[in-house]
Amino acid sequence: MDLVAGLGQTGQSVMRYLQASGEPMLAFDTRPDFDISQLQEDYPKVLFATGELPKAWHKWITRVVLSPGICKRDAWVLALQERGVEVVGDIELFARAVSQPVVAITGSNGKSTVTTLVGDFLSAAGYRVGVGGNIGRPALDVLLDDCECDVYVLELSSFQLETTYSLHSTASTVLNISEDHMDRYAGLDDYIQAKTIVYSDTELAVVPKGYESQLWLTKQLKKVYFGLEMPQADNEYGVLTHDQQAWLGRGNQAWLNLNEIALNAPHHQLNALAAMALCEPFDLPVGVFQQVLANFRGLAHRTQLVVEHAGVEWIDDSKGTNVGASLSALQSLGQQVLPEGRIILLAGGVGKGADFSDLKPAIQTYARALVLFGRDANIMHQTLSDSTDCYLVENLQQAVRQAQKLAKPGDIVLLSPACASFDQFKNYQDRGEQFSLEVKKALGL
Ligand code: UMA
Ligand code: ADP
Repeated sequence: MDLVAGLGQTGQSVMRYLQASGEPMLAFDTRPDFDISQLQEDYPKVLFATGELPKAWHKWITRVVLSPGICKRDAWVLALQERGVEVVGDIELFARAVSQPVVAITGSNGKSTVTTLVGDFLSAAGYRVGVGGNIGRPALDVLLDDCECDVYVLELSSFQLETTYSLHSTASTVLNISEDHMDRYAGLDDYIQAKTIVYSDTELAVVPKGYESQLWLTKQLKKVYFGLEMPQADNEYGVLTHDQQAWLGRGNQAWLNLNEIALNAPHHQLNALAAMALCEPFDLPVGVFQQVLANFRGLAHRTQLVVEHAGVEWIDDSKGTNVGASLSALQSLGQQVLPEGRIILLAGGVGKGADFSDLKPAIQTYARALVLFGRDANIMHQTLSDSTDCYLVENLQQAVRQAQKLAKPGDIVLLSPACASFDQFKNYQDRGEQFSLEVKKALGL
């Protein structure tokens, strides 16, 4: 019988899926205080447990469907595996069920943005598209609720890929690699290995230029590349000069004038190029890319303006949950703010074992001050306090008040925590929403 392990968003969608296929199951969450009362009502025939996996269940379990938040190297999972029990994730169940084309997207940063863009491109071209995965909508929910999709676009985390074995994709990418989740992986190589599973059975590998040697790409793979340099060949997407202006394009073809794209900071250009490359198998007209990118203003909590007040811009980048993301936010906003102003960076939370020193040069160049809050604020303080003025506070509310005291006209106050949020918030959305509320309160708006 299946054991659904982890009863968050993924576990609940797995339960719906197994129930719909008439499969019996057991349900378990490792959190002793996880509230299962609603689930017990919804699934009266299913046995539930929290905290420790009941020993008596071992003999019934033939397969574990593991949520991404549980590490497959946890002792109890390994013990079941040693007894011959199969361990899969929700994406593996998805892979076994679909025959339509799948576009699969992973990477350290930009996944949700690129997933959304690919979905928008394909929809604008007339495809019926199902978008899901780590973006916040479990892939199996898409299968259950969006009937008759022509194509699926999946955002995949390294956690999800660890338990995926047979995903065939029409196109796939590892967008970029920077350190994340070092509390779960033995090191960067281990993390990269999980990500590169996305390329194991793909018809087109979309590869970020400069990362080739890190990604263990086999010779047999059909590849296209993307990067900010001028393309050198037909299988490269990049930035070209045409009519003395900068364009995004492929090979020697200039497709999109950068002035006609709503978001054109370097990381946005990379995301747009990757998304266009992922659509290559669908042969979309360039007009589709133009139309979508002219209007795409980014997703919530990714460098979004909350308010401009007294010459200061307050920006929510709550989805900056690792060093690489916050670095790109600092660099792209830093270019805009100099020379008149500086950035006041609000950061902190759960650092996931990251090395924050990569932020130093950008902080030295662009920051007026750093205001740190949350569980790992002290660790960040130790690494970064010699780069700029540094303030330690208890929480986001105090951080906003401190920033208000420091900000001068021309400055940007940027919430880009470089950390996960779950020490003080439900998730990154909650953190971003609370930031907006606190800013408006502080400014009397
Ligand atoms: N947990 C336990 N014990 C359990 C189950 C979960 O302690 O038995 C903890 C986990 O360690 C984690 C939290 O509970 O801290 C949530 O874990 P989960 O596996 O229940 O997560 P879901 O609610 O199913 O959400 C997951 C993704 N979250 C994670 O991988 C942690 C969501 O991505 C994703 O949108 C959702 O599946 C649907 O596919 C969020 C995320 O933070 C955005 N992802 C990480 C990231 O992007 O960096 C990987
Ligand atoms: P993910 O789903 O991988 O977390 P998002 O698209 O949600 O990525 O973006 C999260 C944050 O990462 C953004 O707020 C932005 O600061 C940063 N970011 C987005 N795209 C890139 C990129 N291509 N390279 C580096 N950082 C990026």
